[in-house]
Amino acid sequence: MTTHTPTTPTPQGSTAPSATPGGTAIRSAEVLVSSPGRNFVTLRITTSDGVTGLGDATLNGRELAVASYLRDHVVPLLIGRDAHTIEDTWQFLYRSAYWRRGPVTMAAIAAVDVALWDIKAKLAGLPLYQLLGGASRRGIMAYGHASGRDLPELFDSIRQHLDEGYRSIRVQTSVPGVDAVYGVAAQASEGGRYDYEPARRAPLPAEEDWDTRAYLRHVPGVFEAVRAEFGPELPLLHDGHHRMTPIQAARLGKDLEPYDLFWLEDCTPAENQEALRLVRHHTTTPLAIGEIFNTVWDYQTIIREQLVDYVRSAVTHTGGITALRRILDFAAQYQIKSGIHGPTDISPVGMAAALHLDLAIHNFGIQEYMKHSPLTDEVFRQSFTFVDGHLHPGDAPGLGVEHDDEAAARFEYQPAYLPFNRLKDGTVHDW
Ligand code: KDG
Ligand code: MG
Repeated sequence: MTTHTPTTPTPQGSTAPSATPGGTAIRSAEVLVSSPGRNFVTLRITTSDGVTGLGDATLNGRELAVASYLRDHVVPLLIGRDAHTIEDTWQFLYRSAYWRRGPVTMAAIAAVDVALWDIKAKLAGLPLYQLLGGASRRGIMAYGHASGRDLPELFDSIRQHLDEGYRSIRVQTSVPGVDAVYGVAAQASEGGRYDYEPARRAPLPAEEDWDTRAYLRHVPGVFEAVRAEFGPELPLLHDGHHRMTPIQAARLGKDLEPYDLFWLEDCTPAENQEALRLVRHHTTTPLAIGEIFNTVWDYQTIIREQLVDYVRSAVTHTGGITALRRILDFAAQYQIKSGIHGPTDISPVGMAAALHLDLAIHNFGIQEYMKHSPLTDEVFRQSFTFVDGHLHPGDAPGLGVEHDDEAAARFEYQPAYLPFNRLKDGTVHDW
């Protein structure tokens, strides 16, 4: 684990809100980089009274860029600020940099934002969701990731998830003629998981292949078989991972209608918001998008025109609780619900932040939840629970997550990359 704590506090500008009485000035901020099974970047802020708050700054495959952004450009600005001024700190970091938006900037701001919410809730002696308005539900419906290279393997993976307590399942499958597909576990015998680390820790990204026509022919039959085996009740989800054109996505959405999906995720590349108009006009399959979005502006057209049903942003990549709450409140006016991103590259700190938000907002939809590895759990001590398909963040003051420095010291950062795709003729494609 590598850390950074500035020793000389940087004086604040005269317009910065001064620390309120009670020792809430920020004394230090440390950037913790560790790799317990996979890489994580964590920000820990400490007040002059020794209260600590954690924020997740992990950007899968580009981790050190955020670590540097925080260490070199943000931490020096935090020293001496009032830890209570969450909104002002958010606006200060967003506007004063001049260079707005983007995954690195917004992940760094998110880490500060969540760490300050953690501190505020600890100082109040309350679980964070109480500061966000209190609980709007008893538990948070969560979905897990089942996958298989063929139907028997996929059915085993779904059964395994049901045994683990999942009551909503994402279904990903191999495609005949395509050698390796992102999101499909390479070895079901290892628990049917995919998460690309440690398997994909390497100096170069793994190359996979892709054929959209073969995929479009294959996937509807898989959902037909899953429905026949598991019945009509089980909520089923599917991730298209940005691989389709609008007309291809429209066709898939139509073909999947008989199987009543909870959602079809990232059917087209996310940058082009208008693309979803065409998809929407052709299918009633619910749509979800946004795991690679960073700000409300990425959702402007999509939300106003009601082109999707679920917002997929992570707290970690969207500027934190403060910013994601704003996006979700905007979405709520259009009957669009949350589906917060929660694979294992969101650290337990980022997950806890998502759970507190999920519990508090009115327009909650579903929460993605892939269990972290036992190594990750050694470094991040969590208090959230998972019972009968539902998560709860627990009632410890703050986020309810502690970082174990001693455990983290055993796991040095290791370069790791997400995979990428080439079509049969060698053209690079969305993966
Ligand atoms: O780091 C990339 C993963 O978080 C992402 O590919 C996972 O698509 C994903 C999902 O829906 O969880
Ligand atoms: Mg996804």
